[in-house]
Amino acid sequence: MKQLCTRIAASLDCADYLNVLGDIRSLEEGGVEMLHIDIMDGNFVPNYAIGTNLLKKLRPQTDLLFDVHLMVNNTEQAVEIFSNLGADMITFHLETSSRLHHVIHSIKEKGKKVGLALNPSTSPAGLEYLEPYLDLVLVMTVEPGFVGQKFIPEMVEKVRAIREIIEHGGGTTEIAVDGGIGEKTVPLLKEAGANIFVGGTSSIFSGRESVSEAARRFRQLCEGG
Ligand code: S6P
Ligand code: MG
Repeated sequence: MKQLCTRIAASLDCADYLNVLGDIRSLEEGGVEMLHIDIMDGNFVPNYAIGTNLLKKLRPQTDLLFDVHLMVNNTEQAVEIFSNLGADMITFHLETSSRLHHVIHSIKEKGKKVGLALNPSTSPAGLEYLEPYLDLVLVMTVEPGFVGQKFIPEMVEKVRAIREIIEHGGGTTEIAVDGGIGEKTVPLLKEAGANIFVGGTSSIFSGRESVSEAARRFRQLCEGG
């Protein structure tokens, strides 16, 4: 298996909204590389998150990469909006578009890295036709929409199947995992081929220790083994 760099993202929706900037400083101290920004439209998922005004305020405050995860039905509109708000990477859901190549290219044309997300029940079949155009595949390891859900164990084998598709194509596409990522799940997912780990209430924001300490431990956990 090709060795890809392990990268750590922190889910902004799990941060303390009354102290967002303080949490961001703690993430920086703890060695987090990306801020994972969940965008929800109350339509593709039964919940709402994160507003454009918050992102406008945050962008000048940090050099963390903005990893935008679109969970919206109107993907094309959202790509236009969020690429102008300082996104470094834009990941959209395969389930939301019948013009996947069009969306992928529109994100690339804006100079952003492009990711494709798959819901837990979505098969990776056919991914070999898209993977050469992607920077990352995001495997949802819970149903999208809410923090604090239980990890779906079958997603480990799905990560392995996607890594095989990528290897077969000779590609270096990254695999991100999102939902219930913590002490028990990281070793399994890493062994199966994931290299980007999104930390939320199961790790960085568990509340059991400071955010900077938790981020540091999460990074060590993901880098280890
Ligand atoms: C889920 C969202 C995720 C969560 C994150 C929460 O709709 O896409 O990014 O914010 O996974 O982490 P945890 O550890 O609470 O599951
Ligand atoms: Mg997410």
